[in-house]
Amino acid sequence: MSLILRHNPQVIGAELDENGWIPTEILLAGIRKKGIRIDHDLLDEVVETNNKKRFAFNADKTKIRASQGHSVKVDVELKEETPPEILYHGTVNKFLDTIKEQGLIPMNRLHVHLSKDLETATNVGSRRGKPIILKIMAREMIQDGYTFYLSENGVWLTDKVLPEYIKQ
Ligand code: HQG
Repeated sequence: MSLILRHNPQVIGAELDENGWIPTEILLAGIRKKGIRIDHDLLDEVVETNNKKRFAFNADKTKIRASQGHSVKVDVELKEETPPEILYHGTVNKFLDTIKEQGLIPMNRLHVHLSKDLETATNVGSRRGKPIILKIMAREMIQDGYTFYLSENGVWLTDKVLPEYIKQ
């Protein structure tokens, strides 16, 4: 579902609309075509119990989308919010030199992903090896005019983080 709803809806011959939605029926049919048994109840359960609440239905459950994490350019109507003083970003050693030079950039996604707690950032970094945690001076960034968004599922997002706002 992350592949379809964030990166490559073409794998089931579907397209995301400008706000990232696809019709629930199209998603179900597409997943079934891949040989995976799924019905509305199972999809409800996935949306409900997914550990990061990655997916959300619209009000009448006729459409579904990922709440963040896209590489496809869509507008998921992110809410602008004021972050806590510090946010965290989990990464790995091999990226550090470039990050210190360029800051954090979205790479293949639409935003830089940040977490409000160390534990989440540690999990994010651990996907790639021994995690390195960077402290992001979010309050200073706000004071300097940068914008932050909080996704439906509680991930902090911003367009970039310059090196001067990053502490290791
Ligand atoms: C790194 C998962 C070199 C950055 C996670 C990261 C998260 C740079 C990688 C969400 C760089 C991008 C996002 C620069 C950033 N030079 N490397 N200038 N700037 N990087 O996967 O933050 O499970 O796009 O440190 O839990 O790792 O999919 O971002 O290592 O919330 O829901 O480039 O994805 O969520 O990798 O993870 P990603 P991320 P889900």
